[in-house]
Amino acid sequence: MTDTDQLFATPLKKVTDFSFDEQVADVFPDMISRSVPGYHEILKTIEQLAARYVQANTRIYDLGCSLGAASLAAAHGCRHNNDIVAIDNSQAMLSRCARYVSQFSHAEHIQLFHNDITDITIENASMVIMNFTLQFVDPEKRRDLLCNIYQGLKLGGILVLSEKFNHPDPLGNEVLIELHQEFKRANGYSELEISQKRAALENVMKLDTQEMHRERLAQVGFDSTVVYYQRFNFCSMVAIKS
Ligand code: GEK
Repeated sequence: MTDTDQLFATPLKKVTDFSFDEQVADVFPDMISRSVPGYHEILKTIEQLAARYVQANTRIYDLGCSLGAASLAAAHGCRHNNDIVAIDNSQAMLSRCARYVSQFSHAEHIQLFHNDITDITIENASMVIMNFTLQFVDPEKRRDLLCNIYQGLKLGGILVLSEKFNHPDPLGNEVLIELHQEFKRANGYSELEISQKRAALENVMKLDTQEMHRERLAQVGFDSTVVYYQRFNFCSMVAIKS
């Protein structure tokens, strides 16, 4: 059992920018399950995609791995005992990730690295996962990061990109935001928690539209991008290097 997320439950004098610190890492599984629609379904699909697309003698990368849930899903799905390179720039997350994944026998090929994903080179990959991470990367650096991923993927390899997104039409966007807020209320978050968390994320999480994602993925070379999951303003897509 992990702790229940109550980080925004009491009125804060000043809401500071959200960061992946010790407090967040302690409640992370509860926080992400109650905040991100489809999180567990997407992990199941990552397992399926790993079974289908991961090639022998190549690596899987999990960029922004948090506690390692996507790495574990990929490790469970892949058929070739591939090395899994799991990277996060939060030491609080990585320490807990090491403890968490060590409980699973199929985690022996997961290697953890404390790094900024914009400072690494992707090599010999057949699957790269960014499960709700790109939205936290400086927008100026997103294109270069995707270029690095494309260059480091083998032919036939895939990028799994999950993101919260903005809808281009303001009214449509409002509908999606409202539906997501209802999802959070139904999962026990109060109005205060929802509004304080929104304020904390404002400067930290910069959302693109699905069209922006598609265009940028095409610009860096991906031949085909398909959205395989969407609920409210959350989606997950697969980009294929063919
Ligand atoms: C999961 N993928 O459970 N470099 C490295 N890590 C970063 C960077 C960066 N530049 N920016 C953010 N992170 C996970 C969930 S959470 C999503 C991913 C969320 C890391 C950050 O420290 C955090 O652990 C993760 O990306 C984002 O499948 O909380 O909504």
